[in-house]
Amino acid sequence: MKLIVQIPCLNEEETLPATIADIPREIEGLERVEILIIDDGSTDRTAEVARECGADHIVRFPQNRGLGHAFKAGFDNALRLGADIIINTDGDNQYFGGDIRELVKPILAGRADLVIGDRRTGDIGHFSFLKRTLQTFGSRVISRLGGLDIPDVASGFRAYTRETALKISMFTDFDHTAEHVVQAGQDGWAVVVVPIRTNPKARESRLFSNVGEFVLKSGSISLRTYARYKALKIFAAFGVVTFAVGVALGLRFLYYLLFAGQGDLHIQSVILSAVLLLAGFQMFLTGIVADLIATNRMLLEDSLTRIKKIELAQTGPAERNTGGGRQ
Ligand SMILES: Nc1nc2c(ncn2[C@@H]2O[C@H](COP(=O)(O)OP(=O)(O)O)[C@@H](O)[C@H]2O)c(=O)[nH]1
Ligand SMILES: [Mg+2]
Repeated sequence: MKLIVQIPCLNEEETLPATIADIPREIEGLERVEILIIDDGSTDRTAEVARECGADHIVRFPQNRGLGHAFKAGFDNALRLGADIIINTDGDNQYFGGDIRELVKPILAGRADLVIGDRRTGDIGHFSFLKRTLQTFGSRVISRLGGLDIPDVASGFRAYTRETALKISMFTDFDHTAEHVVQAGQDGWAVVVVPIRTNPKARESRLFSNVGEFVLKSGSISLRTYARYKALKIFAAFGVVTFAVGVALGLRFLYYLLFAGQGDLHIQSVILSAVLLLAGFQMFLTGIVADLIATNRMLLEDSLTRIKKIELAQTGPAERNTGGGRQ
C-alpha cells in the first residue's frame, strides 16, 4: 500500500520545512509514504524549499490557479503515481503531521472511504467566539445537506481512498472541503471522523480574509453541490409554495365573487394569482429538467471514473521520482 501526502502550497517557504519534517515516513500497514507538493504559482522559494526538505514529487503551475485546481492536479498526479491512499494537508503546518497515522487507520481497517480530521474547533483557543460558533453551527448545517453529522466540515486534513479519489468530481476552483462532504453524503461513501491535533497558528488564513466571507462562500458551494443532487426537491418545494399562494389568492377571489358579489373589486388578486400559478408550475417544470440533467451528470461521472481507471491501467503507476523537478 502506498500513501501519498499532498500539500497544495501558495508561498509557503517559511512553514513548509516544519510541515514536511512532521510527516511520518514509516507507518504500520503501509509500504511507502511519499510527499507531493503542488506549487500553485508561488512567487517565493516554495518549490526549492520543498525539494531541499525531501519532497518526493513537485507539480508546479506557472501562475496561481486557485486551491481547487491545485487539489485536482494533486489527485491526478497521486493516482498516476499509484497512491492507494491520498492525504491532504496544509502547507502552513496547521495540522499535526503525526496524526496522519490516525487518519489512515480507518482506511487500512476497511471501514472508510473518506476520513476527516476533526480539529474540535470549539476548543481552539486562537479562534474567536464567532468563528468557533459559526464553524460548529455551519458544519452541522452543511453536513446535514449530505445527511451526515460532521463536526468539522472545513478541516483540510483528510484521507481519501484511491477509489474515492477516482470518483470525486470537483467544480469549485476554491475550497473543496464542504463540496466533498455533501458529495460524500449524497453518494453514500463511508465517512469516518477522527480527532486530530493542530499546531500553534503560524499565520492568517489565505483562503478567507474574514468569517463572513468564509460563511458566504462555503454556504454557496454547499448549496450548489446539494442542488446537483436534489434539484427536483428544491425546485418542487419553491414551486409548490408559489403555486399554493396562487391557489389561495384564486380561492379568495372566488369567495368574493360568489358570496359577496365584489368580484370586480379584486381583479388585482386574480392577476397575481394567475402569475403565481404560472410561476409555480414553471418552477416545477424547471425541477424536472434539472433532474434529467442531474441524471446525465451521474452517468457522465460514472463514465469519467471508468475512463480514468482505463487510462491509469494503460499507463501503469508512474514510479518516476522527479527528485523535485517539474512534472
Ligand atoms: N494551490 C493553492 N493553494 C492555496 C491557495 N491559497 C491557499 N492555499 C494553500 O491551501 C492551504 C490552506 O490555506 P490556508 O491559508 O492555511 O487556509 P485555512 O487553513 O483554511 O486557514 C495551504 O496549504 C495554502 O498554502 C491558492 O490560491 N492556491
Ligand atoms: Mg491552514
